[in-house]
Amino acid sequence: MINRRSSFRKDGRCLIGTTDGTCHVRRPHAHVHTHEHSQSRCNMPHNICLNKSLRLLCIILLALHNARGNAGEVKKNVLLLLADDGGFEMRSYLNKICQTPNLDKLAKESLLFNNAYTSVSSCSPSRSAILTGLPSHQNGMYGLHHGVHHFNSFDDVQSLPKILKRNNIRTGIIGKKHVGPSEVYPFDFAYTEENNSILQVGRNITYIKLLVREFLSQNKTQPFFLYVAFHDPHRCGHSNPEYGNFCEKFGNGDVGMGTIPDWNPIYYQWEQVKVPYYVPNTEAARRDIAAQYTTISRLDKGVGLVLEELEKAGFKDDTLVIYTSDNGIPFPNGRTNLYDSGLAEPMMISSPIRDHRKNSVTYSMTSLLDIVPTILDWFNVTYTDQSLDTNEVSSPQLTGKSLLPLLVEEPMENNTAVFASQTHHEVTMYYPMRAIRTKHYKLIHNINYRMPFPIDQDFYVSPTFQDILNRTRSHQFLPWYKTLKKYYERPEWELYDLKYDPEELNNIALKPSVKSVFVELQERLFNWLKVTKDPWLCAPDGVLENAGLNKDNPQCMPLNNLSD
Ligand SMILES: [Ca+2]
Repeated sequence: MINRRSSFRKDGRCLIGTTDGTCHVRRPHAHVHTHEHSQSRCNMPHNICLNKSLRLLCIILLALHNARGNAGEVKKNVLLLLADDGGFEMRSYLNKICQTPNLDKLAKESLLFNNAYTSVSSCSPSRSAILTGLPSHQNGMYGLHHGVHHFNSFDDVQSLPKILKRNNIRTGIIGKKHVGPSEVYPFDFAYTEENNSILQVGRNITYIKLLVREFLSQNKTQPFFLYVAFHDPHRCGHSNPEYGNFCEKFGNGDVGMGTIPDWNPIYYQWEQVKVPYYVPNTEAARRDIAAQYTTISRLDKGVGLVLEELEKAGFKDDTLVIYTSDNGIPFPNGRTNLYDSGLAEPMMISSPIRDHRKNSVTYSMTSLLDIVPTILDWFNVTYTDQSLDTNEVSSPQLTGKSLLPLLVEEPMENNTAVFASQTHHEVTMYYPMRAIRTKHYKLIHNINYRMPFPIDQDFYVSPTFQDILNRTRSHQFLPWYKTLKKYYERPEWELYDLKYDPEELNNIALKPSVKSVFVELQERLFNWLKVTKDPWLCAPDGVLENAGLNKDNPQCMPLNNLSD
């Protein structure tokens, strides 16, 4: 029953954190001053200044205003760089094979995150969570946005572009949008799959460079939030197989492939690649990874070009740069999974503020749900819910925290957790899962555990999965850390001791010695789901009754449907 659990402690996460590390609800409104505002303020008191008796006061006020303006100017813009299904394939994350000089250069200028996790391992749900600060079950984007999947966020959800626009900050998106409806995600400058070819705006890095140049040249004074969402290194064997499994041939200069002038593809031998522990060590998977690496060389150069444009346009010294990816890599146990291989993301934040941490590493538990509070904190803007109380999904509360305090110092953390919530990927892939992860443990709740784990169209046609399938069918040796049967069949609860079992192979959910850990994590997960108004809160063995007589006292009504 929910009311019996209501006294369970919260996770201690801030609604919005502050730069001094304290936790409180922000006071409403903090206006961002643009250069135009400064000028109008100077003009306004001019007549007053002519009055001799007020002249001294005026000079003091103007001096104070200018001092505040100068300090604020450093914190002016945000550039969010997002990879599509990108992982840790870079030297900065100890992959010595895949060459990423531009990402590594950015890493040296950044705080590098070693414990950053997406809240959902699927494209549209993750992008909606990144842009709204709400998990997918709360913002409505339960699965993919495009085609027959057709998932959308709720109409009254607040998003970064909406909030920032309201605060006179210019917004731009270049690349893959993959979220909707457009009223919830209204960018001022938009070159996406909605008005362009996704290959052009998402993978043609020369075109991306020129679009960034255009955005940055249009308005030199207004603060901006620019979101460059690369489509690399996403697979394309399902949609555009003519360009290779990862579109690694697109624009490489070969006959029929076109040319991307700014890209010199880097090719890899399949024998040389680094096979992650969760991918079979087969020639098929290795060739797949080699193609992925080549596509990453395009992403890497693209990141370099965008950062070069930022510098050339004169914004390097007043722009916060964030790099991360939306979900796990498109390999088994990666994308669509809540194992670490699907949840853990690369992340780096480069701040123009001199005293902020650079060329440094943080182990702080971080969620991509923290991106909204971070960017709002940077702009000193308030998250305001203007939705009406007519919908049960209104009055949301951000459960993420600002990451700006991390740029100052590493925090003391005590059993901090991040959360994940996955419901669909494709519309047919209904496999709801909820998870909590601390530095020590991971608890996954597979709500529809009696159904085989689903496989997406994109992954199905991949050489890696076809190889797993064929070897399993023909009972051939498969050098993998689990069987396909184990991959499909998952118990309702999975508990892993990540300290001793980082590969999440030994489920200890039923082990009596960790019962108290299991119960504690279950309670914390339940509490987060309750705070974030998860419609699946009582599933699979209860029905949530939260209207009518139960409006003020929501209940999980038992179904007695699980005999075991
Ligand atoms: Ca993705």
